[in-house]
Amino acid sequence: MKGALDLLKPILAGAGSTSEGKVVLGTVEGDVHDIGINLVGMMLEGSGFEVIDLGTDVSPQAFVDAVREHEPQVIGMSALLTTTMPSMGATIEALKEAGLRGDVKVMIGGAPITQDFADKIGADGFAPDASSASRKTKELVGAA
Ligand code: B12
Repeated sequence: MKGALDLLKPILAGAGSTSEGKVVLGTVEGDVHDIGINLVGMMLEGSGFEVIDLGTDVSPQAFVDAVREHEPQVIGMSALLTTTMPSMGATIEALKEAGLRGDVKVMIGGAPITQDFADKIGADGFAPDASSASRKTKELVGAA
């Protein structure tokens, strides 16, 4: 799968510019699933976003540090385990404590994630798959 993704990446990314905005992506703390968020990242790059990929097992503090360093318009968090979903809420709380919540939109996704959960933790957006993640990011950047 990884090898196929590497081959597909230049095709999906095409000749897209990086003028749409900056997105920080990561799989939350305790979770190493990254196939889905890698697809999301490729779709975003193909739609013209600059993507900063923090990888997997990303702590709330690491998201906060990345927002300070890269000043993205959007962060995208992924969770595939029901046990790691709470880290998404913890990251939103950490952004609030750092005084950064107003500076960045938060989008979440992953197989167990629902719009209802996104509403509960105060995320700005949810998307069920990579192509709708790209549409949702455009919507969030437009609202930023
Ligand atoms: C592949 C896989 C693994 C691989 C991961 C490899 C990798 N590099 O990612 C390995 C073998 C490492 C693994 C390990 C484990 N896994 Co696993 N894994 C899977 C599996 C089979 C597929 C996940 C996947 O890649 N799907 C394909 C991608 C394309 O889909 P996706 O991730 O959902 O992503 C799409 C959308 O959700 C969305 N999306 C995803 N992220 C984001 C982010 C944003 C911002 C947005 C907007 C959208 C978005 O867009 C994507 C593209 O369309 C699932 C079962 C399943 N059918 O889902 C179990 C599954 C997720 N794993 C599970 C479990 C239990 C584990 C382990 C705990 C097993 C163990 N006992 O060790 C460990 C946990 C390791 C850890 N700490 O994270 C359970 C979770 C159960 C639960 N309810 O919590 C599942 C559901 C299997 C099961 N039925 O029991 N796993």
